[in-house]
Amino acid sequence: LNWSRYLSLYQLGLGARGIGFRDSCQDVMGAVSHTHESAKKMLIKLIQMQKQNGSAMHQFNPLSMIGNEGDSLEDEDRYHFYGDDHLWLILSVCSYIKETGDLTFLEEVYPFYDKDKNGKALEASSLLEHLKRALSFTKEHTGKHGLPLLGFADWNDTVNLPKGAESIFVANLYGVALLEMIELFNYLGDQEQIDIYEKDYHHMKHLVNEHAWDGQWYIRYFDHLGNPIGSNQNEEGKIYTNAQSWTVLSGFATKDRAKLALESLKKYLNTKNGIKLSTPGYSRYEHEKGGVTSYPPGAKENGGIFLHSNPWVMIAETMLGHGNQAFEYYHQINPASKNDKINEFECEPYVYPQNILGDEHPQFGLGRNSWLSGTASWTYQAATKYILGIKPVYDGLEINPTIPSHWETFTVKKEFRGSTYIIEFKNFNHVQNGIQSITVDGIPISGLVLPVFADQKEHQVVVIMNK
Ligand code: IFM
Repeated sequence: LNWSRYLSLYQLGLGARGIGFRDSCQDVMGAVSHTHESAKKMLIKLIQMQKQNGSAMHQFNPLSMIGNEGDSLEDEDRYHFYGDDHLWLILSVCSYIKETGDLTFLEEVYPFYDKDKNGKALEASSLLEHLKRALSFTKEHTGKHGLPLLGFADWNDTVNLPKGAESIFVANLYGVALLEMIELFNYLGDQEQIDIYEKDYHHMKHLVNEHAWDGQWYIRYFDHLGNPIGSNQNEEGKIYTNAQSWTVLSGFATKDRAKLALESLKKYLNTKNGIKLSTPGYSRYEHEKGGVTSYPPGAKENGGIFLHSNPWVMIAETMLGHGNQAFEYYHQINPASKNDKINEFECEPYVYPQNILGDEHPQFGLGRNSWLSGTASWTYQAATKYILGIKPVYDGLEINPTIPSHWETFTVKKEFRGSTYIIEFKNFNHVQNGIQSITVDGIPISGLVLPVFADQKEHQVVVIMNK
């Protein structure tokens, strides 16, 4: 397995930018089901890139283990942390443990990145403590509205706002990370930690709904003066995809708002070639907004179809029970579906490119930066855990498909904790979601979680979907 996410094959050497912390965390989440050992090896490197205060180095060289703060170093007036990086570690560690059952990993001790003048780590702690520090960093770094600070940037590396700006994306990622930790502590039976994190979760949910709802969709950022970005009040960059999908993923969006936000996303951001990151594109360079305004409208993060964000929308749609819509979004960016428009796409029809030029650009449909993509990991997760609905949890395999209603039968083979599950789905009533019954080796089970088997054998599962 090649974990490289270098910008190009020319930038592999020492002294170059290295690989991204957040990117590698997310790659682990997709790869872990097929490669436990190398996923753990990568996680062990990532953990050591976390600083004592809970934040993380933005990029690092996995051979020298030297980290750096990325582009944030180019501007003295900006923060040198990224609002989201450290939180991805929680998602990737939890994915690894759910897949493998390797709970003892949490007790293993690893150093933080901070070092004394001789290069010796100043502190080491258990992995569990590393994860708690990640949450504390976000809790302690909030802005005017009580929402998490953006730092130099969040997942969207190119929106770089002056100090004090807040990120609704980070608020949602924090929400997802809190849910992960609540689930983990629930499994570990630690009520005190659950109470603390549930309080933090509800507090952030309240703030997001209080301040970031714009009427038809969620706002994406507040700048340092408290002005919204990704709002109807803006002339450009009125609506951003990630603010809609992630408010559903975090569970912060109320039912009505979730529905409306995803409808607005479809109306304003969807194209036949995939979902754009935002619209309308910024038409001139604005130093205060950062790199996003240096691309022409419709390119890259400036209103381009940035594919990495598409599977998050697929997942959000499944969370609302919309299997038809989720699969339509899956299909429309599938490289294999580009085979008959290859003159327009101009990329290999078997890998995701990083982006496709959007409909504001004269070369709409042209794929850019093939192979460089976090899309593979997330689309794999969207397809397997959310559309097919086979999701590792701490005590087994949760079954909850959200599929196109025309699918009548399908079978999935899943290797899990040493056993093989042959899972046959029957959907003769043509529903998108909902389960009537599950049998394992002919015996009905209660609930939606298939047990972990100690026998390491093959087990036949039959899932009958709702009437
Ligand atoms: O999320 C980032 C990634 O870390 C590096 N490439 C661009 C993405 C979006 O800005």
